[in-house]
Amino acid sequence: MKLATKIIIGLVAGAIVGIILNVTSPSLFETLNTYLFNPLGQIFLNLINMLVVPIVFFSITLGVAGLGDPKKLGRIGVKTILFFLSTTAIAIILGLTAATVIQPGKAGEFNTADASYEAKEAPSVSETLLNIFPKNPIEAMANGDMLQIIAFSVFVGIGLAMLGEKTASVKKVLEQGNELMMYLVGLVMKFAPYGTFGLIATAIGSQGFDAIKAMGLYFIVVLLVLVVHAFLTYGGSIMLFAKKSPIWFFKGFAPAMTVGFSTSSSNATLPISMETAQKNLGVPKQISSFVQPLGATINMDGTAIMQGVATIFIAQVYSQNLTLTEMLIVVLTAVLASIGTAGVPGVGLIMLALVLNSVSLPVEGIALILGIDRLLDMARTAVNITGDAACAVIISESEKKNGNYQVEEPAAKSV
Ligand code: DAS
Repeated sequence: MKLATKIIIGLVAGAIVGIILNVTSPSLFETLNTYLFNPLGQIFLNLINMLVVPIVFFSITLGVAGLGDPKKLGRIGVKTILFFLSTTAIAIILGLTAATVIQPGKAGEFNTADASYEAKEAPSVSETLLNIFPKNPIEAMANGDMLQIIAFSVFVGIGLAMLGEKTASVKKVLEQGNELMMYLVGLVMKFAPYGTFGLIATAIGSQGFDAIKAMGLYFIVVLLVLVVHAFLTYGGSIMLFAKKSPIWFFKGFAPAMTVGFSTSSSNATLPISMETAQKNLGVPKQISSFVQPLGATINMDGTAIMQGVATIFIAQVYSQNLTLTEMLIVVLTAVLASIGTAGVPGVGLIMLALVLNSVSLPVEGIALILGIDRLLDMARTAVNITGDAACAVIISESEKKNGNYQVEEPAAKSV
């Protein structure tokens, strides 16, 4: 049985057990929550938290190093990075705005009073900016100071990019470390069905229908923003910059979008994404094989949308109003988290802990969205790869216009 199916079964079972106990026997719920539900959930959250620091360090370092020497990136590379960063920032801002306006976290009265979380004093802009640069990167890692860990990772990545062959062996070790972390993510995700069961049973057992209402509204808000971003940002960019019809684009890329949706993995979908862009959208192979693999690694707009909405949702549940500075920190960390998110199932959720930590929000809040995250992962992966394809089409059309590539009409046979 596929992991996604097991997680959904864990979700449904946890919801059913939680709502039955919430309605019929709160005292039995308390006992079961103490000895079963809560331990299962906490183990899973701890396992997720355990991976955040090494994943952030390895994946952001390699993501930045993978951009290569800025001098060598060239015209196509600079255009690609600019498109990726700007669409990811738009994605997060759409997510933050929608969650702030619709307020899914206020859909139910959550009694988080018993949560082990005290709202911390929001840092000022100057404190935040000064605090980004770590005095001691090892201490930053030990304390889980995410902005400092990101800053250190970006510096190391730039160093690797500029030193090239001289530090090839260091880069190899980091690549192997990242490989190891991805393996551990797969291992942790095997525990997801049980962790999901525990977390959902705890959330719904203690909050009742309020939790279901809030989770349902969160789910709708993320889906809404994913659709708006795909059609408005990508459709609009295709029309504006490639002078092509969005319908032509989405129809042409649909085969890859369905594979991304069903696999929840940008990496697994990459071969289909590239073939679809080349055969159905006329993207030259040279551009497709640069833009799309890079995008599958560092461009995750769908994930950034989930992280933006989830952060506001959790802040609302814990009655923590984020200041403008904290919102900007969320945009910065979610852009960097999307650079670090690997194209495999479930990593976006692990990187959410990074964004929550950066504004001192409790990672426990992940419990409320974890169960439905696997379903959202399918939708956001389809958006992630569509953003890469939109970039490839726009760049290829601008290169063709500049006479750098002969115009290749899409093959009659589509993928
Ligand atoms: N599933 C990831 C991907 O492949 C995205 C995520 O986990 O958010 O794009």
